[in-house]
Amino acid sequence: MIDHLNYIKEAVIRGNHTEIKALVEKALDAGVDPTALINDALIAAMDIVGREFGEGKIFVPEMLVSAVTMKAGLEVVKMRIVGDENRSRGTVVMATVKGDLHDIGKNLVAMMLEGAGFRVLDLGVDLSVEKLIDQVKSIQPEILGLSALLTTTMPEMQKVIQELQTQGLRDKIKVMVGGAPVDRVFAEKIGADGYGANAAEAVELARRFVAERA
Ligand code: B1M
Repeated sequence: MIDHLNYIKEAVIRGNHTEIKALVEKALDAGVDPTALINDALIAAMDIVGREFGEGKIFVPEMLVSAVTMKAGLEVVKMRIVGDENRSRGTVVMATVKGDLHDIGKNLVAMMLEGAGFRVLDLGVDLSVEKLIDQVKSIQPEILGLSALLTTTMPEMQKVIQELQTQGLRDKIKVMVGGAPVDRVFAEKIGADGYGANAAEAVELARRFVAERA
């Protein structure tokens, strides 16, 4: 039997972006569970890439090609699992904070939220406090999701929450935060409404926020 997950994991680690789509399609066609594919192949591969980068075994260009490969694989899974756009549980605005270009985790959270029936407006990466607040004012989402992957960009999350407070918007929106260096203690400290350790937890949290409003 073909070890689909291992092939995909290896393809991401090696940055084999030309073959990843076909490999993921083949795995899904063979009945591999999309969640297992995401967790045990795509994310598992990025963990190894991150470790190798941290140990100085690979450098930014290699990390980037792996990221591109992971994103291409994720896109294929997304096409399969994102459901009917007409049913909306609520609107979520997602962004990676200022100074931070990491978007794979955010994209994954956005994709799982869409799959769970939320309307997701993804503002992208490197979002300044000002831009985020402007977008919140114009879109008026129920939930704002902030992602940060660098210890140096985590404080931006607190700035956003403080600015929501200053502008009298804080009680109109739930703020959830996440990203590898973020944890529950940090989330509480900065006054976020919740923290998701992974995409599944983010979806649970969003569901809870919406249920609390009802
Ligand atoms: Co960067 N990078 N990187 N990087 N990178 C890390 C984060 C790092 C830990 C690597 C390392 O040293 N081992 C390190 C940070 C160290 C620190 O801050 N203490 C690091 C560094 C140093 C850097 C640069 C500074 C390197 C340099 O230039 N010298 C630079 C910074 C650029 C910038 O942002 N300004 C940089 C650049 C890059 C690339 C561009 C090459 C690339 C990003 C490409 C892209 O995203 N489009 C990259 C990558 C790929 C990584 C690693 C290897 C992988 C990140 C990733 O995608 N993981 C990463 C090492 C690692 O984390 N193991 C690393 C997979 C992803 C699915 O997980 O994003 O954690 P994650 O998301 C998870 C959860 O955290 C959670 O759910 C997701 C799914 O489970 N989650 C949320 C995320 N957001 C959420 C939001 C929520 C809820 C849950 O609610 C709203």
